Amino acid sequence: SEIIIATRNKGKMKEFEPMFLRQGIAVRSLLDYPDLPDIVEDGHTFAANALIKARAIALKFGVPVVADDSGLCVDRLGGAPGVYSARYAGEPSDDAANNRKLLAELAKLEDSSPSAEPARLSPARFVCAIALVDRAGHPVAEVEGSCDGVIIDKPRGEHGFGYDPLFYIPELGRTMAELTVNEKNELSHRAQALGKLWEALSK
Ligand code: ITT
Repeated sequence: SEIIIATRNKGKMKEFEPMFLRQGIAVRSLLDYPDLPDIVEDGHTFAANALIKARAIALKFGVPVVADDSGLCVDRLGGAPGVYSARYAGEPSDDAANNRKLLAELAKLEDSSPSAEPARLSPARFVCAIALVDRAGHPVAEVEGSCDGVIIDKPRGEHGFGYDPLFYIPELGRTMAELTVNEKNELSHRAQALGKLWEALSK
């Protein structure tokens, strides 16, 4: 069966590909269509933006589409970077710059309230909203997954993408970037969301 994942993010695809293949579903992504114009993601929630991306691509190609809108939420930053995670440090999207910006914002907080908990241990959560739409762009399933951790003050690990090197999971004693793709796919926000999608589709 033909299905497109409406993403240009190589890091997401590296995780999605094996998870879809395990279900016997071969997928393409927007990386196969470099000339498509950017989709305007102007929703205020992960769920809204996932649906916007999925609909736009379904209407263009006339096939079922899955989209992932995801990001990092830090309570002490009022939920930032949230839906702005990809472009936290500005255009174009730059993972290294986003990580520096995150540490700078947390350091600012620490300076302004020295008695607070060390910023490097700020609780954080990865969130992933996945939308599946049919070939006409109508929603078939909308699911969300999340994963809890804390932000550390120096990047650790070479795997993954985005904020993974700063996202430490105390239960594992490792950052998300110190996990292989298979290990990350056992517990990530993306894997949780996809698990809920399979569950929704089996009903
Ligand atoms: P597409 O819209 O093309 O899918 P994007 O990177 O712009 O790609 P989003 O708008 O959903 O996608 O933003 C996701 C950002 O959130 C991503 O760039 C990372 O900074 C962060 N993020 C999401 N999932 C992550 C993960 O598993 N590990 C680390 N960072 C993640």
